[in-house]
Amino acid sequence: MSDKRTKKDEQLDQYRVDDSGKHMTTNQGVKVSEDEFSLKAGERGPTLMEDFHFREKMTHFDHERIPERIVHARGFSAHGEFQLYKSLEKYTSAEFLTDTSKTTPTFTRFSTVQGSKGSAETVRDARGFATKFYTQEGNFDLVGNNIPVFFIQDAIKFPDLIHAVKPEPHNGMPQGASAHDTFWDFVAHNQESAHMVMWTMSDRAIPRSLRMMEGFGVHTFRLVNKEGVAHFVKFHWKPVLGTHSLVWDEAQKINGKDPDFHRGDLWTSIENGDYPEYELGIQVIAEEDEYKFDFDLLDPTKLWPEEDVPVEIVGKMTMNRNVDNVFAENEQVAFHPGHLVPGIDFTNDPLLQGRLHSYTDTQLIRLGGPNFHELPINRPVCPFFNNQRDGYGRQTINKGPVAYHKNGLAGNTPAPASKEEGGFEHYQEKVDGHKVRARSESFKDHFSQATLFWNSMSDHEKNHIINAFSFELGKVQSEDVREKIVEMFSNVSLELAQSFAKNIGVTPPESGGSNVTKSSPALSQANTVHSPATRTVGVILADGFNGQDVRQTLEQLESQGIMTDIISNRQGMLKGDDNSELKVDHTFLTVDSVLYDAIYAVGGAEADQTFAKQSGNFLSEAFMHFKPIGATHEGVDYVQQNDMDKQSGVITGDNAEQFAKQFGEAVAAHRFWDREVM
Ligand code: HDE
Repeated sequence: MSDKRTKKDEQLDQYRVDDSGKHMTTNQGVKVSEDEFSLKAGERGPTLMEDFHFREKMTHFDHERIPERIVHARGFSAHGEFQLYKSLEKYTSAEFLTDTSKTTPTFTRFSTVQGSKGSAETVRDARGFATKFYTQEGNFDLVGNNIPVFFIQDAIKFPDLIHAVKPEPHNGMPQGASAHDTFWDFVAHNQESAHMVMWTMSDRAIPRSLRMMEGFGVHTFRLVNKEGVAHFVKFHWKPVLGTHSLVWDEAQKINGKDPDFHRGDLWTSIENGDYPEYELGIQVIAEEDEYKFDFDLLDPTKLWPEEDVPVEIVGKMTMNRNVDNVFAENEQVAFHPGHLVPGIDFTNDPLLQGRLHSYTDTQLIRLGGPNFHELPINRPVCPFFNNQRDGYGRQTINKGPVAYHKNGLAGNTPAPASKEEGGFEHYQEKVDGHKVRARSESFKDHFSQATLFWNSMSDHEKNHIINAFSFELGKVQSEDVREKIVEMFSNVSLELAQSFAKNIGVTPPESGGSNVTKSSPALSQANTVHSPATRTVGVILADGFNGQDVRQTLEQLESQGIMTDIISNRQGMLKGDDNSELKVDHTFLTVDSVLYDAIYAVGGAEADQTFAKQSGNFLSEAFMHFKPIGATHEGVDYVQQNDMDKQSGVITGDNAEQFAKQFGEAVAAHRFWDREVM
């Protein structure tokens, strides 16, 4: 964890408490003499009411849970800081986006959407990517997802969408999954979801790591400069390590083997000093170009193809400190898309407008009253003053009799600030319309960008999408829903609809399809950054291993930033042929092949048949998940015994230096898709 202190750290220090080495007290500060036995009338008698220590301890415990978030319940967070690369004063007056000399403390929470707080993490789902920037002008929250579009176009449909995707109310199933009737019934009857569904059926919905996924603000916002000139903007987070995914079979197995896989990965990398980094990008469109596109900029089911509107990289967020306490920080943090600072403003996107109501509303019940902005994690780092008073859990002690505006007794303070003094002025957009409950005609093309996404996929990505539809609809009981979905997605791509139709027992459509031929290479993960840094390799080792070669290989892998875990059939120290020793990190029992990016099998002269069999299982599974495999010494036999020799991404050889180089390249490549049966 970083020792660097941000302003937020300094603020949080006032609340951080280290209990170690202290006497135990009650909440009233009275030292406690006994904490194992309640006060009784006689050793075998009833507990007495006057046992204030027992009553206080139990009462607190009885109240230790708060409602989980209705969506995004399962999440994990970390502190960080944002560094601007270049001033955006051309577009905005926001200080944290114009002053490159300042770093802004941040707090980011990642989450899944559907599952409850205790659900597994590598489910197929969108991921929340919410960042609080503690700026000197107040908190700015970028409450986004790892998918740039959304299922619906109007916030009024959100309760329906969530009721449909959550576990079905009659039996509470399934947990952490959209593969069930009500979700797909919703999709079939709300065709605006087509584009987002393409994303959730793609590899984007099963990220390899929270450190390896993009983030998107989704809605079109406005940047407004000092002169009051506004531009439309979309916000992006680009992970420095690239955008990478799990494969579906692997993701499902990880859910069982390690339901905390994503938070564990985030936590460990921060503890190791491998700080997750994301560059902030913006796409900007001038106000006068609002109508130059074949989609509506206000429609949250549409993205702006990066080839048409390039993403300008403007800064970087580095996550460098884990939370001290999951409840105090991760659970109590309250994000809100309406937390803006001067220089950033809303648009009339009807999804965004509805969100502006929902977040505070839900937080009022989740956090128990109107003072949750005073919780340490939510407090701005700049001072805040107004005439709000009272309410549950009020902490601020406002002095003086005056709690109203306008006043004379306090010189009419706290007083609103002018624009020059930093007051937030809403962008003066001209709005002139009838009150209607309607959807704009310009929001009615639901399929073109879904096809754009499909067209942009590589062969293996297309294959995964077909498999995902086949899996999800394979779990849907209603024949009618299955048929409707096939029909709906034949508007996106005939090839797609035909391919999964036959897997789910629906007659493949003969006509349909789209005339959209455009593609956007930026949408394909095949074009992302590849790096071996922080990839994890399971090293299978037994007593009698070649000490010199193994040490050299491990050093070289580590010098490429690769993390290694030694796996064997027992814990303790393993002895090499030169009497050198290596400590076992895990046994075949405590880890699994699916938890690694690659497997490197070495074995050892003293390994027996059982060891060879267990190694073979690890290797076969890694091979099946298209992962790099390395083998030297006895490990080469395991590879040969399992028919993997000379296959792509399988690196063997006894020259330690050459092996480490080639294997490192394979680790960076991550998957070898030509092994996949197309
Ligand atoms: Fe949210 N969303 N949302 N959402 N959302 C919540 O607020 C809501 C939407 C997102 O880690 C809730 O405090 C409505 C889009 C994230 O604490 C709730 C609509 C995007 C998080 C809520 C949307 C998001 C939430 C539940 C449709 C991506 C987790 C708990 C109009 C741009 C934040 C809470 C965290 C959380 C409402 C749609 C992202 C109920 C009504 C689109 C990352 O207020």
